[in-house]
Amino acid sequence: MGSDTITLLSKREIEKMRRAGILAAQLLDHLAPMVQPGVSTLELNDEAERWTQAHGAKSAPLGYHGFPKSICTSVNEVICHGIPNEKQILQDGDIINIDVTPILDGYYGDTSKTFFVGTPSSTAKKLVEVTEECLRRGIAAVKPNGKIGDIGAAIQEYAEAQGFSVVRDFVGHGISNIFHTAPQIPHYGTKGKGKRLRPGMVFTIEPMINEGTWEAMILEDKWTAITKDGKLSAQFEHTLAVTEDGVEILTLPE
Ligand code: EYF
Ligand code: CO
Repeated sequence: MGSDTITLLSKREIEKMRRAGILAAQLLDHLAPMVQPGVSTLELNDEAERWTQAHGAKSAPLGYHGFPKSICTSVNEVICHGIPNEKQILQDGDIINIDVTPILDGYYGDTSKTFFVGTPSSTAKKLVEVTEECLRRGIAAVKPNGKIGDIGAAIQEYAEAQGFSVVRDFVGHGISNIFHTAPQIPHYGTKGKGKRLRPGMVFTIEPMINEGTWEAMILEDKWTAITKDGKLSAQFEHTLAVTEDGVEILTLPE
């Protein structure tokens, strides 16, 4: 099967994705109260790993392409794939995206949220609120027989109207009993373009929205993506299934 072949999941597989998605959302809810000044990103990682194992699941990021930790923790100018670290201590005013992907019974639930550490600046508050609304608008654009381009167009139009930019280098992805599959879901684009959305397709939408330029660069650790201008970046993510009459969000906490 070619890597651009889009698999349609059966009802039974979507039920497994639902269970993995609920667990992923519950993990984020579990970590949320820990997001406080003085906490290290390694403490978040270690609690995520402990909780995941205690719930009979595995952390997909750990060892994936060699990634060294169980979750991604992306602080301030980090766009995505930030590596938890004992020396990285959260400070009042920071923003942090926590991205989790437990594997339950072989199926993956992928979700992330950006949290405020203490009191945010007005810019950080607006960026995070706009990014969450971008995800909401992207999800609302998912319709059976619609096109993949409808999703990115809805996100890009809103983000840019609010004075922000959309990251190009990282996209949403198909997901099932494999972490990353076709199709790719860009968070920018043109309504009516791209492949057709069909019931049974399961994928993530995970817009990364920047305060300044959309351009990214990768740190020397070879994983961490940061904004080229050092300004803030925020992200939210859900895993979704296209249904006969719309869309189901699989990564809600029940
Ligand atoms: C090959 C990784 C690989 N990649 C994607 C591996 O979809 C994700 N989050 O929503 C996602 C999460 C992780 C991930 C965690 C680790 N990786 C990172 C960076 C580069 C890369 O190249
Ligand atoms: Co993802």
